[in-house]
Amino acid sequence: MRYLTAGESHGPQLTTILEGVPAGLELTSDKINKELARRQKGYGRGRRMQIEKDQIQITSGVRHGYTIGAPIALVVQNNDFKHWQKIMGAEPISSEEQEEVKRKITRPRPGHADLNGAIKYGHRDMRNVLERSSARETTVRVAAAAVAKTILSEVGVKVGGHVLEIGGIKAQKRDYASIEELQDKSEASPVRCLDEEAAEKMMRAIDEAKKQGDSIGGIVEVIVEGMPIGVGSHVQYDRKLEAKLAAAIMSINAFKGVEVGIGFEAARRPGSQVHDEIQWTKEQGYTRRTNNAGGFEGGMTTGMPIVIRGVMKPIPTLYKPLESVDIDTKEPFKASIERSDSCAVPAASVVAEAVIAWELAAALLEQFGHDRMDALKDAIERHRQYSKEF
Ligand code: EPS
Repeated sequence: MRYLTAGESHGPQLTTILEGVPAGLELTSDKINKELARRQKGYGRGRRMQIEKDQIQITSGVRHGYTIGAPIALVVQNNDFKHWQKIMGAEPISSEEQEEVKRKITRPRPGHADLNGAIKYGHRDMRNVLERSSARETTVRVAAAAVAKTILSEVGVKVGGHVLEIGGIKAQKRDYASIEELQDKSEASPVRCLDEEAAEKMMRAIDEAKKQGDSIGGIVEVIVEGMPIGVGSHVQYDRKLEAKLAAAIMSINAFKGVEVGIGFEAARRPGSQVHDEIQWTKEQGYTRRTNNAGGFEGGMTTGMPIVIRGVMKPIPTLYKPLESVDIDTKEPFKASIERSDSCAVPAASVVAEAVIAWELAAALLEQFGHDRMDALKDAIERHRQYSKEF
């Protein structure tokens, strides 16, 4: 199963094409729209989120509410395009019109893709870079993952996510009894944080950053329950599922780090306090007393919950811009000011859930590969029984 995305932040629309989704999966726009709405929420977003009301159009691969095995094409219109038609249109424009379109960007923002992308592709107007490097693209990644999440839920795999930290303020309380409760609690919080007291402080920190023309980052965590044992493989570097999840987290805009289970803490403990003891019962099969490994050993799932965290740096578009250089004059200048969010960590937590869900659904299909949902479900159920009795 694979997907590609296309679309610029202020272009007409975002598009994704998904290939390899089995036939017979119940799929409606409603399901996808719910995920899109979750991504649009979150304290700290800028004015753009008031302009966009992301709604999916399913333009192929689904008929009468079910996938048919054909490529699925999903489209989200950018409402803001109506204000950007001259600047972002695909057709050639006259030199007079070029004069009118005065928003050429020549002062790269430190921390953004602007300068490297401009040099790589030879763009003197860095809008050609920032339009595509914008996190607006995550809209259709979340849409694609809504399909993946539907596959996962059909085979008993549940995905949840929350925010652990924003601007140095840490959630102290992180309790939840089930993935459903985790999702309800994080959904109820404007910053997707389970600790209400910390959430209040996070919001004040976001307010303060906004007042200062600054931005702040944070840490998000994704939890997955119900993955069968032994998905992924130890036999080849590029088949290690844990590595694919790490790459997926690192592929989210502005992410700079990733941890699985106790992650970096493992460096500070002896082996006896890191590795998870193995036990077996007739009802549950093989389980672990602890889950420091975060659901992975040897690049394969252990059957314990997957616990993966990602670090998002502060958004590099600042109202108080940093020192830069104008690429036309080579003179020092403050970087360009673009409309921006002060903090997008809550939204990024939904995106993190999404990219993980995609990788896991793709891994299940690769391992238990089927063209039909009913056959996939049977194969996974048989494997679960086999592992239990092994
Ligand atoms: C983004 C800048 C802002 C964000 C955008 C990501 O957009 P604009 O430049 O239009 O104000 O709102 O995020 C989204 C549009 C979105 O849907 O998440 C950036 O530069 O990455």
